Amino acid sequence: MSARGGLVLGLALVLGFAACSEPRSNAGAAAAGGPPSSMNGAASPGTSGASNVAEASAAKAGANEAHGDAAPASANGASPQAPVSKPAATSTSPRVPIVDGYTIVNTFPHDSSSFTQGLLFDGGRLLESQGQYGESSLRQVELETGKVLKRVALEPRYFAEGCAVLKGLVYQLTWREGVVLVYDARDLRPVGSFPLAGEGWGLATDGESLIVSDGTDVLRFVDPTTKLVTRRVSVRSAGRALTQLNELEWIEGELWANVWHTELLARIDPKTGEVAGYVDLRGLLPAAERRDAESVLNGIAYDAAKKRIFVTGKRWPKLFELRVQKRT
Ligand SMILES: [Ca+2]
Repeated sequence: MSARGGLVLGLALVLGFAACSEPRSNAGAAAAGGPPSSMNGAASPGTSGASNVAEASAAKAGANEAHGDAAPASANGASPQAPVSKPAATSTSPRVPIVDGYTIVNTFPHDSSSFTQGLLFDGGRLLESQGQYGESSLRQVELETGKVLKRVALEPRYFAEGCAVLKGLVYQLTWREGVVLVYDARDLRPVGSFPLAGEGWGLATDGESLIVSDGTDVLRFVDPTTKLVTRRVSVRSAGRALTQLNELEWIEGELWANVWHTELLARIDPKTGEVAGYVDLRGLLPAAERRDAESVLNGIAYDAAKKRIFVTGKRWPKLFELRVQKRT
């Protein structure tokens, strides 16, 4: 999807207008090595307008709540092996997500060469998964300076995606290679890998399971011991499937997700899959500081001890610490 298409889709998500999108093409994503868009249904054609932008901007400032029927991209063809949970609310009475306000607490340097695919905060340190074939790595980063303190390079055949720390191990997804890489969390020493079917996009943990996004609306919960998918949940926004879920983070009992190419963070109820609200981060990094159309928001980390939320993006020169004011 083009940046423009993504922006309009984002507006539609938040403000309840029908999405207007160019026909999806793999060209942009393939050129940049990003996740393909063909796996998801095309956004439905509809209307758009500059007035929507103004409303969304006001919402970003925390003044507005969203109203109306959100219109996310259509559902896709995931092939569940386990039942997919869906919220009790149906299209007859969808819960309309609202827009949270936020403030920027701090701005830190970020390695603008890093195609960020995973970000997490663990025990006082920042870990980052960097994508692209031939560039992929797992790295430990100094928050205050953006300096890379440790870097573990992946084999060129791997395109790294999301990462999570669970019970002393770092797990790192690969995009299309069907492999999860595992490291000792203490020193990032590679200790193994295991197969996981399908694509890998974002990764997080609730402390028990690994939670995997793959660009569809379906999140998979994977038992780290058996490596089996124990649960699937379909993410719904105002009664409709929300696709393009990318980088993930577990924050205070909610699952937060980047929605690819929209600069929106969705706050998801992990039990029902229902989106409670969005954080609209459009404009957080000015367009002039973005390398190209694929330099999109991607990367959420949470410092549970100090309740700090960090976000960055692919090849962004900055990493932001945010304080989010939930409206729910
Ligand atoms: Ca994360």
